[in-house]
Amino acid sequence: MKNFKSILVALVAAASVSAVGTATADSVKIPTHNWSSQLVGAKIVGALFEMVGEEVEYIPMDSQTVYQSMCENDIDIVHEVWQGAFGAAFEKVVNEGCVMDLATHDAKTREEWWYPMFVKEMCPGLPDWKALDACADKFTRADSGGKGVFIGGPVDWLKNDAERVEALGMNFVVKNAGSAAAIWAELESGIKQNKPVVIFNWTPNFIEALYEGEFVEFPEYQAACKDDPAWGMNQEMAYDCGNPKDGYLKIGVSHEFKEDNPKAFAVASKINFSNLDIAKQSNYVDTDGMEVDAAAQRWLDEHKDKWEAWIQ
Ligand code: TMO
Repeated sequence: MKNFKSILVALVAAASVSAVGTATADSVKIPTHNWSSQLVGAKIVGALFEMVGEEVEYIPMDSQTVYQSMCENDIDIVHEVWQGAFGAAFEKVVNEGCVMDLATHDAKTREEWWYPMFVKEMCPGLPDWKALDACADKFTRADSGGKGVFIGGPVDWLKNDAERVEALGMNFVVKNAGSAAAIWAELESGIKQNKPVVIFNWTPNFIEALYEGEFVEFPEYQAACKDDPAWGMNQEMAYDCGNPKDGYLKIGVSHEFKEDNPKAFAVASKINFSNLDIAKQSNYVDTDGMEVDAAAQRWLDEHKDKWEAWIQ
């Protein structure tokens, strides 16, 4: 498994490329975030743009504030808009008219609380969230005040987990991991010690190729759940539901992108990743231990028949 240090190295490398690169006002600005499929996909998308003669600049960036940056034309494209994590931030700027909802990938996504399969034997009734809650004492830690610990993602993946815990009256606290690698370390340590863990996970991801496990089933997602406190089992609070199960994965672009970079825009309109594409982009790095650039090149080498049509 890829460790956090090598991801950091990749991020620093991406930063120095943009610092010394041949960036001009017209170069396509692509953000790089803190999970593997996005880092690899960003390089694939960038390579496709370069094939049609555009210049590309990679900018390490917070995955929530990037939507405002796209509004301000400081970023041109977010090629992995996950509905669960970023739907609210994305739809806000689309509604404001400063970001374009350009395309929807074939990939269907889910981002949710998840446990490795051995936990199921220790907490009868899973995957129902009430069974998890009844089992909270098995997830406590020295510093959790007697409550179960849920290992959430880095805070920029904004999931409203703490709000959900409160709205559903769960006997849990949310501990945000500092990086994706820190979540996987918590998972591995739980598995090694046979100690129950519940972590933030998503699909498509490399985890499903390595470990058996399940998502926790919360009350079914509906848009009203996050906007309307009266909706759902808690009449006074929003977020009393899970994340979408069949979430979208979209491509969003700045409104100036089409005019500033018409060739890249034409390519971006055709890019379409499947679940397997996203899983592979993650697996090459997190399972096979490849560097981000090599992983991007591998995907390009192995999927020529797919992307050739995108650059016509
Ligand atoms: C945005 N993510 C895939 C990490 O949930």
